[in-house]
Order: sequence, then C-alpha cells, then structure tokens
Amino acid sequence: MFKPKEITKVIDNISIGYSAPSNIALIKYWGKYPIQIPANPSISFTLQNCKTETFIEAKKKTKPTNTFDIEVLVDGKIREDFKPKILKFFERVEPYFSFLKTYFFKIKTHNTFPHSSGIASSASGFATLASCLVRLEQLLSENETENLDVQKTSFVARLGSGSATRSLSGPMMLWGKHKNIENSQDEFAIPHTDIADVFKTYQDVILLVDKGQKQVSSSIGHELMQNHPFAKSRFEQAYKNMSALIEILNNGDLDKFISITENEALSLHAMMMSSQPYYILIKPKTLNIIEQVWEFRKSTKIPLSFTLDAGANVHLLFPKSHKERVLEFINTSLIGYCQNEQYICDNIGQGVIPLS
Ligand code: 2P0
Repeated sequence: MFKPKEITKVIDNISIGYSAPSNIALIKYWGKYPIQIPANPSISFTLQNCKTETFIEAKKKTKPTNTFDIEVLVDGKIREDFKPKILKFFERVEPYFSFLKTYFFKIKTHNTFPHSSGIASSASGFATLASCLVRLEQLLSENETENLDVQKTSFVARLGSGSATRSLSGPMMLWGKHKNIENSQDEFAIPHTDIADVFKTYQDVILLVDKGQKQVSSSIGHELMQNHPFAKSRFEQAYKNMSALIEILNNGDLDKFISITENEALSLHAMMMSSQPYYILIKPKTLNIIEQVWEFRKSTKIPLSFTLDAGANVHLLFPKSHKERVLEFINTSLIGYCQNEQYICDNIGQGVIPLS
C-alpha cells in the first residue's frame, strides 16, 4: 500500500525535525495481532503540551552497507539503551523506504514532559520518528510535496508503537476498522473531526500519582489479551462503545460521554486484573482520586470525569469553561495524591509540527 519511493536526488547531508504530541485514548486499544493490527478500534484526543521533539541528521554513506547505522541522543546525551528499539523499528519499516541503509542517522530527541513521569513517550516518540522518515523520503524523491503524507506517517508510526499511529493530527484520531465508520482502517489512523464545539477545547489534566517504572509493560499487557478469558467480550464492548461514542462526540452529550469513557478506563484495568498472570497498575491513590472526582461531580454537577492509561496516573477530562473551578478543586483536594504534588495541564492539540 505504501511502497518505497524511488530516491532521485543526490543529497549528502540533510536534517529534519518534527514535534509530535502524546494522545489519550477514550476507547482503548488493548490486544493486537501481528504485526501491530489492533484487536478492536480505538479513538483518542490528541494532546498539545506533552510532546516529543526529534531531529534527524542524515549523512550519506560513501558506500551503502547492509546495516542500519544510527546514533541516538536523548536530552543531548548518547543513549545506547535506546538503540535496540529504534533498530527494530527500522527493520520493520525497511520495506517502505529505500534509503535507510544508504545514510547514517543521528537522532536527537527530547520530551517536553518530565522524564520518568509515567507518561508513555512511545506514542509521541515514534510519531516524530515516522514523520522525519516520511518527510526525508519526500525530500529525497521527486514526489516532494508541500505537506507531510499523514497516512503513510501513521502507517509507519504504527509499526513502532500502536498508540503512535494516533499521534499525528488533531483534534482526535481513530484507528481500527469499524463497519459503521467510513474509511476506518487497521493499518493507519484517520483524523476524526466530526465533534461538537465543547470537545474542540477539551482539557486534560494529568495527575502524576506514580512516576515509577511500570511492573508490567504494555507489550506484555497486549500479549496477555491473547488467551484472556474475557477477550472476545472486551473486543465486542469496545466496538459497541465506539459506535456510541462517535454519536456522543457529534452531539456533545457530556453525561453519556462520561459514562462511556469511564467505563472504558475501568474495563482496561479490569482486563489487567483478570489476565493470567494477573496484575494491578493502579494505586490506592488512583482510587482515592476517582472517588473524589465522583463526589465532586455529584455535588457540583460539573462534568468532570477521568480516564486512565496503562498506569496509575489519572487523566482528568473537562470542558474549558470549567477550568478555573476544576483547578481549584485539584489544588485543594487532589494535589495531596500526586507524587511531589505534580500534575500537567494539557488540552486538545493539532498533532505533528515541523521544526526548523
Ligand atoms: C491506548 N494503550 O489505546 C492503550 C490504552 C495504553 C492503554 O496503546 O505494543 O505502547 O507499542 O503497540 O501503544 C499502550 O500500548 O503498545 C496503549 P504497542 P502501546 O492508548
């Protein structure tokens, strides 16, 4: 589908940079088939402030070799430990590019969110890498166009990390085939723009409950869905929740939005707790926050809700019009549950941006 373009330009040195945001899934991707095909469709808000910035300096080799040659710098420091994951990504995407073994790549990357905050950087990180490679290909071929080819970029990013496929454009991206959603695909995500005004400026405050390394990675979590006793019903649930959410996003019904998205967050963690082996990623403080959010919503009627990623941190979702009141609530009632009193204010964003 995305064949490698023929390289027609002779360029010895070329640099390129992109920033890409993280995203927060509302319908969760949890379970997959080889290679990186999701077991159910998912949809996410594209974030704005939590992002990765990556520059690639490509230098033509004097002679092509049969190896990928890369150097990886994170926050200005050479990191050998990042190389295996990126080399595996290069191997996976090699069929879609013809220049990966003819250049030496110096990859410099940096996250804007706190290091080891428990926020996964694989989505934003692979989205930047994919953007850089696709743009390099455009610049090295006659097919150079004004804009980044977002479909190929999303396809390539998926081969790095599933959630990265949804980090390319805003305000939302939808990934995975759904019979009622036109153009939905398993191989790349599509922008979802048919949303009510209230969602266009939706807020996401991420409460950093536990910044430590997760005991069980998402890769293992996806694998454990393979023989999970509830897998079939979970995939059906996500499929149905997606149908319902698409309508809710369009009509702006916040009560129903809350009901579906909180159900998705808890179902995701229920899968972890009921797999074999079973495990728990949320912490007591995660539950304390959820209880407080429910109480606050009941007493104030403010449509504040939560969602969870594969970890203990809590994403608080709410309309922009309630920002002042919600921040006051966080600072008085929730900040004590955050490690070092840390939280990150984010909102819906527009996706990848070229860096000069
Ligand atoms: C999601 N998560 O939809 C779900 C919900 C976390 C919870 O996708 O193995 O890092 O790289 O495809 O994308 C996290 O898993 O997994 C994830 P891989 P990924 O965002």
